[in-house]
Amino acid sequence: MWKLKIAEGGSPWLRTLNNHVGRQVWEFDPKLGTPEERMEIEKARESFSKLRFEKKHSSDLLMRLQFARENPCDNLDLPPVELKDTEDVTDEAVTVTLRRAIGFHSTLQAHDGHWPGDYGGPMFLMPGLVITLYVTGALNTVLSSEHKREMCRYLYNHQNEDGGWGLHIEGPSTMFGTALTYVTLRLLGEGAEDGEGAMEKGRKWVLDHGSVTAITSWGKMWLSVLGVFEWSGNNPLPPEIWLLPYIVPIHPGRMWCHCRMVYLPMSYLYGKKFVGPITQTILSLRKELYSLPYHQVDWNQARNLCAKEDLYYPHPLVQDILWTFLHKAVEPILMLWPGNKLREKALHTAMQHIHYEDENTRYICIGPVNKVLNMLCCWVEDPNSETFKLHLPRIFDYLWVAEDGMKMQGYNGSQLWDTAFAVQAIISTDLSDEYGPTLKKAHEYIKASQVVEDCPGDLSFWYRHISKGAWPFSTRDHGWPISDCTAEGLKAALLLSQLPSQHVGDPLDAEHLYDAVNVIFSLQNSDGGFATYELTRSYPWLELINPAETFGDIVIDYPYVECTSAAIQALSSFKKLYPGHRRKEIESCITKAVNFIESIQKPDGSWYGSWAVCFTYATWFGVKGLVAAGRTYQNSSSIRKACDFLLSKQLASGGWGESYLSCQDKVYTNLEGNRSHAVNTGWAVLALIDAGQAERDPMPLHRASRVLINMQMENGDYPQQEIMGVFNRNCMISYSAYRNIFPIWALGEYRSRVLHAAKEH
Ligand code: LAN
Repeated sequence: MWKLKIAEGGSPWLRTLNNHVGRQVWEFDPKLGTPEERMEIEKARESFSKLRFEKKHSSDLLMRLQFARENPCDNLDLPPVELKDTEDVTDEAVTVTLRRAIGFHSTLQAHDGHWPGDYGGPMFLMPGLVITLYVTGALNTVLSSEHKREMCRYLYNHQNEDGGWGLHIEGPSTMFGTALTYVTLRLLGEGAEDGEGAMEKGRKWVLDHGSVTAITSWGKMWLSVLGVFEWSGNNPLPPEIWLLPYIVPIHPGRMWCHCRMVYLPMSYLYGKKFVGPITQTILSLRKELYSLPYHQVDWNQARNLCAKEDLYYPHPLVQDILWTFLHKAVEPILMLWPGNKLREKALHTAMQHIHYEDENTRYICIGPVNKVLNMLCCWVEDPNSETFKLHLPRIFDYLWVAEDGMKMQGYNGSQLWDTAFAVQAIISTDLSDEYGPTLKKAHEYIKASQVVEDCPGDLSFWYRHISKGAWPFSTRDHGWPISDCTAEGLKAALLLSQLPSQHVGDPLDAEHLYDAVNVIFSLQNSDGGFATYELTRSYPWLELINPAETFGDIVIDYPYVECTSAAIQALSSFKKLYPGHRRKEIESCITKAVNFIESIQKPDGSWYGSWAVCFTYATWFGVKGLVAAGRTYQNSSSIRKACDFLLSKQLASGGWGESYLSCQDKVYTNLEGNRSHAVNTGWAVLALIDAGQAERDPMPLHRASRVLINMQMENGDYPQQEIMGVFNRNCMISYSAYRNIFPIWALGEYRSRVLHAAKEH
């Protein structure tokens, strides 16, 4: 049976700053589990597969079953509440629902204090891992047969009815998803006719949609590494870009760190034109994926082909001109003496930056894409290198098992983020004295995860921002600082510091809080807005050279309402508790941030969300930021408009339910069938309560709370509904703890600020 292990090392090649706090790794132990326990898992797998076309999101049941066994929940003797449409929402009903919900959510907390969970969703990540392991010859030593079996299960489970695979689990089929998944299954050992027709259908999808020449640029790169595509069929990714002076706006040091960190190893592989060993399987794939014999493919034409299913960001003409010029005129020079001297220098520089990134993330790397690319580059540089060995055990930090199989996650987890939200949710209920042990453990996690040092060396040489005092999204070992993670971490730490320390442990010392405040200041842009990891370092027109057809807005780090609002909230909570510390700076920072938020509000009163679905999420942030800065419904037309917007989207049932299509299309879209989603409902309720809806007309809040109460399941859990996270406009990602956190938070505020406030009147 599979078992999730928390905060464990276990390999001499692993490095850690804090004893692996937050590390999540699934291990297979054939001896583990009673027949009943295995049966339960089998049942969960079967019912997922059966319903896989209707319910594409798994419910993270392997972890939840394991934790239910390990930490039995003691307040499920409380009977579930069920309210009829005509019934009033009573204090009793809300309180019982909350006790059941928090009791259940507490059982999901790991012993190191964080809430682990499935952070899957994207379908284009596992192919990078499997291709890397295949070309380095490590596939069979690194992955056990159980790993491979679970990966195949996952890939088959997420095949669409038309035979293709999407960019993410809920998306329609794309060439990127389909061709790469097909190849991955083949490398994992599946034959071209296996899967009871599934492989054949997948291949047919590829051939019917223009064959693999129409895959996106990232797909072309991966397939070239594998040897089933030619490097001459790729647009150039010259590593020489790293040798430009920083003043040039397109210098990679000025790009969004994710973009920079992905194109860094890609440019190394391109510069080397690295190709793995050509095996029988590779020769066979060259036949399976093309409608022409491989040697007849027009690679020059292939450079700019892209299936229409994949096209979210079509190349502007300037790109085609630029790539053709680089491809035809520049690349040939760099391949021959003396141009190749420059190439060697550029490759050396790229590799230096790759090593720096590896070292300073303990070989986790900033994300799943550069993780496997960097690992491959280390091997290409030297197949016997220590660096490659240091990479291997960190692969498992990215793998997750649920009832739909084993997936590669979008990060090494969302540990800090979920923990900071869970703390705020529990404290909002006014029941925190009942959950001392849970809060205490969460507090320890938050304290142990703060980044306490900057990266070494000259930060500007490495294009790095300060990190000291920041919170990361996942673990300290990952360590990349993020503006809103720092803000949410700080908010949670400040709330905990106000609870009795005999219940929740000692507060973080002031110096650490000051460092966090310092990080927040350092991340404010001149327009008042906050981007994600760094300051905005270049211009939006750089998007013209975004070569990734499936992703939008990736080239620079833009300011976002979510990050800006979180910063305001954190600073204003901090100011209340530490009125003497850098007060003037806090005030001016907040003023500028508020102006920024107001300036990007849509005319209909909403904000557009970049990191979750979508208008409900961002409008919650917009409102919360303004309210934290002292704006009210009475004195702010922004808040009034935001309330009107949210109320106009409330469904007949009383809830809210927003589709991921909102993010792609930038137009508010209900879920199919106008169903309510627990998470969107939570956000909308939180925004409305913050904006004082209870004093004007509490009816919409009563109705929404009834929806949240009735959605709760027998065991205190909430159902996993549609996927709620997003990045790069077009790709969805799972936040598995949100289904618990946001109903708790919304009902918590409803209990303490609507029902109890009404009583006091
Ligand atoms: C994340 C995860 C966290 C997220 C929040 C903190 C929630 C957000 O408020 C700010 C942006 C941030 C940090 C974020 C950015 C994009 C990430 C890193 C991800 C969604 C996780 C995965 C994604 C990353 C780009 C995926 C790798 C794929 C590539 C296309 C490089």
